Amino acid sequence: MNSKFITIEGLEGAGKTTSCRIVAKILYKYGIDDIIHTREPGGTPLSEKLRQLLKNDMHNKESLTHYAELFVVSAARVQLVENVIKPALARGTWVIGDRHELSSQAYQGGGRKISHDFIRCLKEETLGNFTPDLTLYLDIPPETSLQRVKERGQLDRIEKESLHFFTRIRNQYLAIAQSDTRIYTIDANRSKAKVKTDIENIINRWLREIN
Ligand code: T5A
Repeated sequence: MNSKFITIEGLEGAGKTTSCRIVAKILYKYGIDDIIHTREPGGTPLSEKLRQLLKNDMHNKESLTHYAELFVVSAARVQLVENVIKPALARGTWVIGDRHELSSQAYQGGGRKISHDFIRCLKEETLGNFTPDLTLYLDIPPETSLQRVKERGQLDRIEKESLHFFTRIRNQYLAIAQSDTRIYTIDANRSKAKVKTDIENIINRWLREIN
């Protein structure tokens, strides 16, 4: 079986990191053990610096504009895709991504209200038709997201945004997921065990389909 790119999406605290590990365990059971994990923004030395730039809200009191924010996450993504993800897939390594381009559509599109067409053009110019083979969208209400984030401690620049901002992001995720058959929506506002069962069912079925 050719290597694949699987991504996990959702609001802060949706359980993406936890789910990435679950997906890897399922793949191991199928004998797929050549796997790397990526996160966005991040995953290369330069992309990790851009991640800090995105999360930090103290740039000598200069705020990051919405377009600059889109360019920062897009720049980090191009570095990661060209220098890590594509080479990995080319040598037969599977890639499990904690966030990818759908995050830009949801956060910068839904959250920051940048036009969908502009985000799509930027993506097509920079990455062409490169896209994940499968995406799991972990759906949680923004209230749950903010509660989990607050329990973790100090908030970063984006986590300090309003409930309305995260509601727009969630709505955007749901709308896009509904129109794209490669995106599976999982109700992640349930116990970890139930979410895990859903992930297992989806991945097992998908692996049988593509095999
Ligand atoms: N961003 C990113 C953009 O704006 N545009 C973009 O294009 C991209 C790529 C990334 C930030 O960048 C923004 C979005 C983000 O603001 P990040 O630090 O990577 O920031 O933040 P997240 O990706 O959101 O990661 P988190 O660590 O916050 O959340 P996860 O990974 O979704 O959740 P996880 O697995 O760490 O779990 C969080 C907590 O919840 C518990 C876990 O035990 C843990 O304590 N939990 C549950 N509790 C109860 N029930 C469940 N079902 C649970 N699942 C997990």
